[in-house]
Amino acid sequence: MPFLHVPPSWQLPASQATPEATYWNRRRLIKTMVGAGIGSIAVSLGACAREKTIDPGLAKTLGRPLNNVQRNPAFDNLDRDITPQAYASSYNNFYEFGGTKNIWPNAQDLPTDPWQLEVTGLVKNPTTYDRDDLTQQFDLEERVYRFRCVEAWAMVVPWIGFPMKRLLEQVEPTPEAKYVSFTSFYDSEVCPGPAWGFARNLPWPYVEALTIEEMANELAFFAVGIYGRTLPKQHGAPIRMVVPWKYGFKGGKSIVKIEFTAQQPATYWNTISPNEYGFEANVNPEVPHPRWSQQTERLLGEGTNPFDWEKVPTRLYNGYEEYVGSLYA
Ligand SMILES: Nc1nc2c(c(=O)[nH]1)N[C@H]1C(S)=C(S)[C@@H](COP(=O)(O)O)O[C@H]1N2
Ligand SMILES: [Mo]
Repeated sequence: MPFLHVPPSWQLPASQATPEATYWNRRRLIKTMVGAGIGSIAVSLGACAREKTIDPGLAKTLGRPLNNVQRNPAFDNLDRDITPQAYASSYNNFYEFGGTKNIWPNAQDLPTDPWQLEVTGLVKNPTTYDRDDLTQQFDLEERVYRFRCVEAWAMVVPWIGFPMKRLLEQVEPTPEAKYVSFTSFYDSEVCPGPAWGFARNLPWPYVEALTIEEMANELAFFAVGIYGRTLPKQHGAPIRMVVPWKYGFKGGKSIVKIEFTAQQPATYWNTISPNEYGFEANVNPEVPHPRWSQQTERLLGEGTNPFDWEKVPTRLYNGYEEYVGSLYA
């Protein structure tokens, strides 16, 4: 079969999906339904009709399967459907590889093997992780999170990875550490960047930062995979930040360095345009961006015109107030 498939249950409106049918793993889904007395052939046929196919070019960019990773059900209570991977993995922001959403072909130039992630600064145990450490030294889990870009588009994706606080436990920041910065891969030889206008002189590398308390929050996550496989390069292979209560730009991709500091680090978008991209950048419908109202958002859908996509109200902290509200009270 030339096409890969996204799991059929993701095409069901949330109201129709049973808890069992929310598994991403198709084999597991079929097993469940066979157990319930529904034939697996019928399931496959029904599934095909509802799937959004991934074209062969895009399919080649997907990572290797991460088997035996359990979904953490604590984050399953979503108010919207999971975004088909065909959309999420072909509509990306990754300025190192261009200024459009269609950077996935360019991003394939990102060299990810070997990879080193250095943890440094105000920590008791400075550590360098190599590529396999990232998938082997931490217990991986799947978390389905809402994701919200400051440009007012949004998606829901199943990340695979581990909570950032697991890394905190290994490296042990010293009491002086108040902030932590995350530096993305950059090499001018392989990263053309946007070719137009203001964007020719950007302050590379891409750096993002959090407070230690934010990094220690249960939601803060390092993703090494998405949709059941290791991250495709366009999503920030081999490891990227996921901070679902903040705008997407706070989630740096392809991280090579993590540094613990006493002072607030300079970050990429905040340096370029501080009044558009605050350091904190929590999703908040009441705080308008100078160019976009943040009252509503569009759910990534068919085609490339966001105005064709379903419009939904923006939620404070992207719907994660119960986890993070106390950080900002
Ligand atoms: N290194 C790096 N990380 C980045 C970006 C980028 O341009 N470079 N874009 C950010 C923005 S604005 C968003 S919305 C998300 C997009 O993630 P996705 O393409 O995996 O959906 O990545 C964030 N991380
Ligand atoms: Mo974004």
